[in-house]
Amino acid sequence: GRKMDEEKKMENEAREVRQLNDLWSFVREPCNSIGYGFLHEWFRQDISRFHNATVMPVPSAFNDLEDLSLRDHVGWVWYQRSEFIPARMSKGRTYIRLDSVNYYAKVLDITQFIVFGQKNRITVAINNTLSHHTLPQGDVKATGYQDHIYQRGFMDFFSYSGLLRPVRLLFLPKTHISSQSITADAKGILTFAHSVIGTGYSKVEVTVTDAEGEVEYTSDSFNGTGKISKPHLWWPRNMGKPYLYTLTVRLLSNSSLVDVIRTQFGFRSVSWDHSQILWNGKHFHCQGFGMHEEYEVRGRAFDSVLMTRDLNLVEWTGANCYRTGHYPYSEERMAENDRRGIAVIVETAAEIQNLHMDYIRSTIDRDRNHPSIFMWSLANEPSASIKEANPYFAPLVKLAKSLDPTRPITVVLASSPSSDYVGGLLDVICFNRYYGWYSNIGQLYRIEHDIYNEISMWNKKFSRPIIISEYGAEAIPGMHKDPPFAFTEEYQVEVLKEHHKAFDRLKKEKKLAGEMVWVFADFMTVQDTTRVVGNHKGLFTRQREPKMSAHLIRKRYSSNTSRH
Ligand code: BDP
Repeated sequence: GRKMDEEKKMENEAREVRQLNDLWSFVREPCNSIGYGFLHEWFRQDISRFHNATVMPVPSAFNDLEDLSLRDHVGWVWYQRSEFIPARMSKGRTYIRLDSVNYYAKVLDITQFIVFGQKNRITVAINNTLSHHTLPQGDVKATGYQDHIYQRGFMDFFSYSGLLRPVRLLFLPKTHISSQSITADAKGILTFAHSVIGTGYSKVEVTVTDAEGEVEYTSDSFNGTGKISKPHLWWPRNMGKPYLYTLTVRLLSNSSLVDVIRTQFGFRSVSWDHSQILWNGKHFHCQGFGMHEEYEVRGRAFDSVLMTRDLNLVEWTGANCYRTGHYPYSEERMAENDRRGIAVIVETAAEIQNLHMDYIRSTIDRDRNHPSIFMWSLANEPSASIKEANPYFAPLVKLAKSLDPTRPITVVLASSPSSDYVGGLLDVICFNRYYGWYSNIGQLYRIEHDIYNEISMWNKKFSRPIIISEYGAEAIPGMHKDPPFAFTEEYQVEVLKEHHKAFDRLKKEKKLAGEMVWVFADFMTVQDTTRVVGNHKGLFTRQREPKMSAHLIRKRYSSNTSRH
């Protein structure tokens, strides 16, 4: 198959890109400071001369690279580097693109600040303080001991901080294409819309080419609807090929090229009925896991080595899908899902309604062109059993539907069917449940009964597709015991097996649309009496080696998926 979507590399015959992914100078302010760097204008100084200056790789989280105080740092840190910017770049517009920062950053058109033909200093100040506005949400408390403070995220993952994904300078033409959306369905209907910054063009050329480069469609307008007869469809792996087309937009001034972008997309339709999800009209039973995008030393930083290992292991298990627990993943990963045919539920989260709307807008805006994404999850485990949850989520679901009417919307619930105020708003019910772990640990004999009953209840109440989006148990790698005992690999295997007995019955009765184990691999969390150096519900260790459970899941997923 083809490599990464060209748009993600962002470089082509009209655009230049400079990768800024190596060592930057780095200083931190005292914890919780008010921002001395701003008061003293550190952006005008060479911070590498400061007495506490060090270097920091980009992309990376800074937490696990040095000492305890950096790991637990709360507040401002400063990154800096210098770059020569050639004089010829002054003809266009220069942007700095930070793919992901945890947590605060502003991204700018920096054209007006650059001295072209000279060395320019680039300074990025980042604040990682968690609040009700961040993802994860969290808070900072005084410890009561001297001036020490303590930060805690409200979700079960370590809040890695820093410049977590690639940083680039984009040298774009003065007039350039700034955004695009592509919708393409299984009937061959294609709808596209673009916006342009600047007016220096006289002509637009849109072409759609197939995987062999044959032109299948052309248009001379930014926005339009067309049709391709008998398109090759995009299928999730195990159902068919994940066939990708390329849509190219060229801006021309007389006959010279002003700007061009190319985006891969796929023709496919996702629909659903009272119990099943359908992919191009065929029953799609989703089998996969929840994940985290994180690893040792580098934390949540983008790493193509890790990405490749992870997605190869997804394929090794025979899975056909995963959920991006609990935040949008890197754009590189989204492009790879398209190429490999791995179906994805993209998740975002917030707890303040206006902000939540912004997150939904930006998530859908960034990821909508990916054929592999089949559902949007607007939150993970909100307080859905209180009445107020309904008026909170109703407008969010409405917004997501209006932005993207082609995909089902879900919220991942932890409420029970008898006390839930959110399920009624959703197209697909996803819920997390831990029988044999948080409920009735040690009572393996009742898991099949309990989970069977609960899924039947969800089904009866809502008659729409039900996905169990998390279930599982901890297994400390290498810990064994017979008969099975909590925290051993044997116990984790038994918990999964007992669930599978119920899932197989429910599938036959058409009451289950999908199953996802929590979690793909062990991951880091905050320090807690219930976490032994992180969360160990992984099928794989944090180093991505299989536990006994990974072999069980591989057997199950590889045999249940059928090719056609
Ligand atoms: C679920 C959360 C997930 C946790 C998991 C667990 O959605 O983020 O990691 O529980 O406790 O409630 O392992």
